[in-house]
Amino acid sequence: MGRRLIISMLDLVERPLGQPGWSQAVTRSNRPEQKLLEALVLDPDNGWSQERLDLRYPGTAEPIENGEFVVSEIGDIDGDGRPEIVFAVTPTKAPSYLLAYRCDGGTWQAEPIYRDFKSAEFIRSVALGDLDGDGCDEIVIGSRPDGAIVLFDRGPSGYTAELVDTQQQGANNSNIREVAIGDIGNTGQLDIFAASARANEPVKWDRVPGFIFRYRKSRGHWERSVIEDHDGQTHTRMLRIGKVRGVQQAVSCAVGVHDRENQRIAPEPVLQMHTLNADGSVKHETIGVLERAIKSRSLVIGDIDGDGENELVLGTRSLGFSDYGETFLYVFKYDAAAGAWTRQTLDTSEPLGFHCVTLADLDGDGRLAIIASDDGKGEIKAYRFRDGAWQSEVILSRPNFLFVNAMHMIEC
Ligand SMILES: [Ca+2]
Ligand SMILES: [Ca+2]
Ligand SMILES: [Ca+2]
Ligand SMILES: [Ca+2]
Repeated sequence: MGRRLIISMLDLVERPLGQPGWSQAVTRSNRPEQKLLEALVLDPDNGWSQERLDLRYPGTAEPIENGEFVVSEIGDIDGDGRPEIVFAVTPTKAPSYLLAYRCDGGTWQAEPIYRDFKSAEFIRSVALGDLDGDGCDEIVIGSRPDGAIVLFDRGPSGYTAELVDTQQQGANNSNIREVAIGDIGNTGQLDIFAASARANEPVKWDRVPGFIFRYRKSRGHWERSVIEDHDGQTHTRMLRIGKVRGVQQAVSCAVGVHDRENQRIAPEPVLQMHTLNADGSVKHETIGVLERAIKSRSLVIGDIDGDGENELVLGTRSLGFSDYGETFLYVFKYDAAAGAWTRQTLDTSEPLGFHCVTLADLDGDGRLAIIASDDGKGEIKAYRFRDGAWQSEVILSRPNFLFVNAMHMIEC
């Protein structure tokens, strides 16, 4: 048995490091841009050696080099007890599609999943979970511009697609940034969760309304309820489900609002968690505020210190004006004795910050390392706790900006 780190990213080959223009690059510049789609396999036991997975739809002739987006998630889609990795690929001029890879006897085998979407032009997010209890993980995607949430179910003759919801903020104006699967009410049934926001905004970083929705299958239909509406002032960018303080929670981070007149962020991004009370009402709890950040784009839940309780690791993104430029890789830990959250800074960087973070046992000793991308520096780093301190190592380095969307450790 070995393990490999799978990285889904865009290599922004037209944004070399060390040249000005990053602030244009991180907002929509309306310039043509060459985004190299990459699915990389890194071997931690072999000096982080790299291999590329072919992202073309299996069975088609046309290779795919450049495109708009690639994101991935890990799970067991065929119920054989071994993990697959599912990629959602959004080409520039062709319809989006899903494919999977599994490691078979040391070689990577591709499997076509689906490529005939009706309403999902740009696939932003993918989640896997056994929603129907048949032993295979279903695949759920979130997309824009119609906010389509689509569920793919594996059958004997291929996958069927079911539209869970669409047009939360109207046609051509809805963006599902995140989808997640979990049970935050101890109900014994998995639900789908989505972070939805209005898509078309004249001014970036202005007040953009959005919701966290929960979708529960009931009598053959997906019933939608609101977990959080942010009072119509902002929306959620990150959404993860995991055990925090002993309870399954949806952990979210809202996007800040740029107050241009006063050159500040107000409100600032708020890290929250949400769980359901026995009567079905939602209980919200604030974990912390990300001062001077505009948002977090990376969030992971896991026990990084081995004490049996999960911490939160997240990276921030800033807008880079006046003293609002630094970004942080934070660890949030609950101090039960003090009854309060503590925050530790693991690393700092430039405004683009830490776009993607994951946890992985790199050497099989049961201790989790943190792996984070530092996109504006073209790097991915691994942080290991050794000799009483976190020590970092660059595991991938490029001469351009990166845009890392997902990282997963897979056993193979
Ligand atoms: Ca499998
Ligand atoms: Ca299933
Ligand atoms: Ca199924
Ligand atoms: Ca812990």
